[in-house]
Amino acid sequence: MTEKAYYITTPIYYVNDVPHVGNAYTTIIADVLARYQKLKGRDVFFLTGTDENAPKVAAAAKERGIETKQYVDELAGQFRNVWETLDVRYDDFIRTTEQRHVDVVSAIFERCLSQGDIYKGDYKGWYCVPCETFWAESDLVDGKCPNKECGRAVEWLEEENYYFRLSAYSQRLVDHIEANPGFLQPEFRKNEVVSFIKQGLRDVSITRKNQGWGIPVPGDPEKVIYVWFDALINYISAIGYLSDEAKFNSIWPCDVQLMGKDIFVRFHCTFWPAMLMALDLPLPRVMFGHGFWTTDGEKISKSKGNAISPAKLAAELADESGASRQVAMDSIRYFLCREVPFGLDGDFSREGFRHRFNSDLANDLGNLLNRTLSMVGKYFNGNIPDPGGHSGALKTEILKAGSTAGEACERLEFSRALEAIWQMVSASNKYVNDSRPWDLEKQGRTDELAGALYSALEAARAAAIMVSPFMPTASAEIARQLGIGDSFEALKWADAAAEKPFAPGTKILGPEPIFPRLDSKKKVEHLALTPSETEGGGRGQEPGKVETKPEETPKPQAEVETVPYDYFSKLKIKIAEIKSAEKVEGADKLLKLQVSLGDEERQIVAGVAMFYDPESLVGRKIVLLTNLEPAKIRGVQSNGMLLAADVDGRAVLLQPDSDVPAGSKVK
Ligand code: ME8
Repeated sequence: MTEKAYYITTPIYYVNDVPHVGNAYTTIIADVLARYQKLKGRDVFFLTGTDENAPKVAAAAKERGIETKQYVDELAGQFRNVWETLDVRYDDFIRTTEQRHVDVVSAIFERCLSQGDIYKGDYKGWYCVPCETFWAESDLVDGKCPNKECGRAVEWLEEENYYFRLSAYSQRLVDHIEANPGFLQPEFRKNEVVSFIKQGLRDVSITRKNQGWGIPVPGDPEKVIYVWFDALINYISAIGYLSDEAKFNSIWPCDVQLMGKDIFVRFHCTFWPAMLMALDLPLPRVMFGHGFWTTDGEKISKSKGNAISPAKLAAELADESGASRQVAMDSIRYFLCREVPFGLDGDFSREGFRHRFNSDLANDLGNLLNRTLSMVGKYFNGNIPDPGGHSGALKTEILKAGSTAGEACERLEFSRALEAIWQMVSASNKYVNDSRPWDLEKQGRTDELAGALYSALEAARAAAIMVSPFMPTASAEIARQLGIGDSFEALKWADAAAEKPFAPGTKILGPEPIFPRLDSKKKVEHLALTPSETEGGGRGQEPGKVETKPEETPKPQAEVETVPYDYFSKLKIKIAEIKSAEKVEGADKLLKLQVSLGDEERQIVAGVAMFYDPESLVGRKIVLLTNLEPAKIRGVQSNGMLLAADVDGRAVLLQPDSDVPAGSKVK
């Protein structure tokens, strides 16, 4: 029997508008994961698609004045096009208007009805069309949709309907979450799900009055099936559930379901697992709810008019830098994966994007390739030299990057994976600086020169393999210039550390700068530069020229200073409970927390916004230094300091091993 495929899904997107950077984010991450898993030699199945039966989709068609069917066909095509330009290679693209999906949804409805998981009733309550969510009166905030990102008007419904008996699954859901610690990720979102379930789950209305669009209820065509009940089923209808048992069994259960935090708790971690339980199907291995990309602090969204089109952004970058469109698309993929730890929110700034392009891609990776190839051209006529016994100087760095980046990808920590690869790239650039091939050549030390350049080429090749899930076009181009274009596609992750990987006589085909440095003096108006970006001039990427960061002088080893017990006993450290958390306006790194020490409430400011979502912190117990001098940080009063472990610059909060009352002393 063959191994079960590693199954990855994205949400299926509403076709109420064309995709933007936010939708692209989830899809790119899924593609990176799929490519990484393939590179590790696994069989992969990657599914994406479009959610087409929603009332808001019908409303968007009406607004455009065209037939809904024609509209969804057009938009589904546009989604496919955008994924193609971003080089997203899915295995299937499901549309919920396809018959193969409609049949499965109808059959599941009938089965749940006959076994009592669905029952008939009356619905009286509210409905938010933009969120496609039923709300009870008590959920509303000021009479409006309670979803923070929405807040729009809701409509009153009084309809005969069908309910899904969600309430019956509360305990089983909690038990499953507790028995499977990796099920809900990132870890900090788990509490939110558990407390949502423990508040008491209400049965969900799963039909709407038929207004001419949607999947009719079997045997009751006056009604259509609620779009979320319909949409979630795509994850199984696309892979042969009830139609191709062998295929289904070779793919299900899902390994990773990816989505934004907006649809994590209520729909994917409660409703969907309960539906699967009703069908006696195993649950997915990992549900991952990532953060939002914002612009100027507001969620990028189709309906807010602040959408950033990946194609437009790539066109701008390509025009200005001279990189190819496809490499510009790769740079967007790189930026989205590198800039923000996967799971957290991030603000999308063109300035940040430009900076990453120039510093990571042009200066670091591009420079390693160009300078090395240019010296191979100059000193060896473009033939990769035989290194004799002198190759492999960067072997340790390559092995370290391979294992650290690989483990990070398995844990879905994509920015850490790239960080590890870039450590290798920087170490390789430093190695070239230190080994000074130009001097070796002058001194006639040809063997050592060959070894130094060969070692750098090995690192460039390893980088090409490891970045290929993130930047497929650019990595193939690196391989082509290294003269290994033909064999590149067949290489696996483990090949990054191959012994003497270049066949004797391999002829290089570069350098041709893949990431030409953005010239900050050109087209200033086009990308809306800030004054700081226009400083420093526009140096092109010069083959053979090294652009290095200033070297750090090693600091002398400091002696570890000890303190008498008296000093320590002056520190008043206590357990505190976080009551509320919010971002400090204008400060990316800071959160303002209200904490309780049992008999006292405090406000503190903590530099953890890059690592924790404010809402995920509420209810958590932390360790607080309570008698630190009060201070104002960015104008906000802070009375105490939370304690966290520093893991390579990432703050990891300390918390008690078991539940202890707020105010307990730490000694
Ligand atoms: O919710 N930042 O579809 P949708 C990051 N059809 N990710 C973002 C984002 C942003 N600013 N904006 C959107 C639906 N996303 C349903 C799903 S699944 C059975 C049905 C991404 O078109 C993110 O993955 O509103 C989010 O969950 C999804 O797009 C919502 O897409």
